[in-house]
Amino acid sequence: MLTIHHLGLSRSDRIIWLAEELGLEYRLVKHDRDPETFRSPPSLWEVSPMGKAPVIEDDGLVIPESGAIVEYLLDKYGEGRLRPAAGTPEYIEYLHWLHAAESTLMTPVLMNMIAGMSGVDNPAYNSFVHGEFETVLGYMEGVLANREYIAGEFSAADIMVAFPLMMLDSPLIPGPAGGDVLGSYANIQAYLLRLRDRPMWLKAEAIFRPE
Ligand SMILES: N[C@@H](CCC(=O)N[C@@H](CS)C(=O)NCC(=O)O)C(=O)O
Repeated sequence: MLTIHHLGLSRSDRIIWLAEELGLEYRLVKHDRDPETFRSPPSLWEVSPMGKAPVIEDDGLVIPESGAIVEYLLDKYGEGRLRPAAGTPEYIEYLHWLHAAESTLMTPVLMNMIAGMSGVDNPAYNSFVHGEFETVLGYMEGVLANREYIAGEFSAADIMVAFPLMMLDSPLIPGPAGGDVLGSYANIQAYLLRLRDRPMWLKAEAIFRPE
């Protein structure tokens, strides 16, 4: 049976949400962050090659990296769901956002969080982060003016993109950009409300919500 290793407050939220959207049966193994360093505990290092979440085990395979896990689960269990057909223009849109989520979008989100956690308040650093927010969030805002989901229909790209956006929206994540990075992006805010209204998001959130 598929095993999902979940670390509290982490990208493994994505995999639980995807598994619920696909109606998969799985075993959930929860790992708690070190309360002082906020890093992975030894139990996760025993499974994950770089001690990171998410990681899954399936059919004797150990698969880390959220985007790779999403692709693997859709290939194996998706039956054509949650992504457009390969070779279509919609698929290219989907692919673009699937990867942008963990690269172009996640970069300023992480930089903002790390500055908040470490107390860095450097003007050049902050100006880079703000500039990247304006570029990527401004672009997403325009895309979402014309569609309900990031690649058209709801897809696994939404599950990937939602995580960094929800980090920006979370009171638990510090950052010099403040708690209102999304304040001027009405379409992104409406998009997050749509995602948070999905029955399988609500079910998944109840599973991974910190106790
Ligand atoms: N790009 C990787 C990032 C994995 C990652 O950095 N996971 C974080 C949680 S969101 C983690 O395990 N942090 C704990 C640590 O590194 O000690 C992915 O998408 O899976």
